[in-house]
Amino acid sequence: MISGASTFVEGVDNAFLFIMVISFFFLIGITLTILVFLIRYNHKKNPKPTQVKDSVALEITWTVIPLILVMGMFYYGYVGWIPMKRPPDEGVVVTANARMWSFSFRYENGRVSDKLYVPKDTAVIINLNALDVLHSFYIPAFRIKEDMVPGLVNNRTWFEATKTGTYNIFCAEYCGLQHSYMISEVVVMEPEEFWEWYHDPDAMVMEVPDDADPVLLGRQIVERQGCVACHSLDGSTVVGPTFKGRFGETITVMTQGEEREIVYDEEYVKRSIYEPDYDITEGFRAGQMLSYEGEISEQEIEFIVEFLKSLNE
Ligand code: HEC
Ligand SMILES: [Cu+2]
Repeated sequence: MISGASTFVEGVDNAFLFIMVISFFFLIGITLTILVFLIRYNHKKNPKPTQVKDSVALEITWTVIPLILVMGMFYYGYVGWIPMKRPPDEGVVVTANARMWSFSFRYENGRVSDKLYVPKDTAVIINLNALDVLHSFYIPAFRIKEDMVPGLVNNRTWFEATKTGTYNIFCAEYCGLQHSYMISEVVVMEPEEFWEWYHDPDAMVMEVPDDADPVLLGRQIVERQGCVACHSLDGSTVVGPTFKGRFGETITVMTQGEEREIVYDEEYVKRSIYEPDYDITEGFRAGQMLSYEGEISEQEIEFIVEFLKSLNE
């Protein structure tokens, strides 16, 4: 059927196919029966209705056959589902953090990525965390979908990818205004390639070519991290204040309940990213933006600042 990329595909697709074949059989069978009866038993041909009341044979038939069919559906569904609920003990462990409106993935050695990199033919066990509201972790090509619930501990899912390539990750739980932007990718690599990536000591530091444009880099970070879901670049207010025309201005914020004037400078941007609830911009609420500590480096903040400056021009 639809090409699949994990060990769960066969189980899920078998159940799906089984149910679909039965549904088509009955769709066609019932339609044909209706047509036949319409002609064969209409008022002209069969003026006196035939009584089939109390036919034990008929009642047994229409009880036993559907029973067998639904038990078959249950069987295929069950054998496809059980392996999903039994993660192996060994495997690559990744913690997936979902927030409005992006995913981030943290590996056991501290590596953080906005895409999920995994080795082929290896069990990958994912701890599912929701930082704010309900989300759902959905990889259609792997046939897995699991809710991410704030505060629920030990919520896990797992998979074993069988083909290298890049596949979509979606949030499958409506989680607010920009829910449809909550997408990411899983990149399946050959194991050697994956472990090289995993152990790459330079990987935490972004490689910046000498001629790279810091404004462009900043823009990429802001887009990749999903900041633009809440901060517009055109002056309009979405969830948070716009990024446009703010840098360098003197603005009013609430700091520990005290109103104060503050300059929107590099220091302020850094604090806003690492400790968003320290200064609350006038007209906005605390608790909506979550800290990006450990996800965005100080070097990346410098690029974000360059990008913000460029929006003033
Ligand atoms: C879920 C929505 C949301 C996301 C995502 C988000 N923010 Fe915010 N942000 C807010 C809100 C709301 C405020 C205003 C309240 C406050 O100061 O905490 C804010 C405030 C800020 C401020 C202070 C702005 C000002 O004009 O005073 C900066 C800078 C900022 N965010 C940067 C970022 C960056 C960079 C990212 C991405 C890495 C980001 N935000 C992601 C909602 C969000
Ligand atoms: Cu979501």
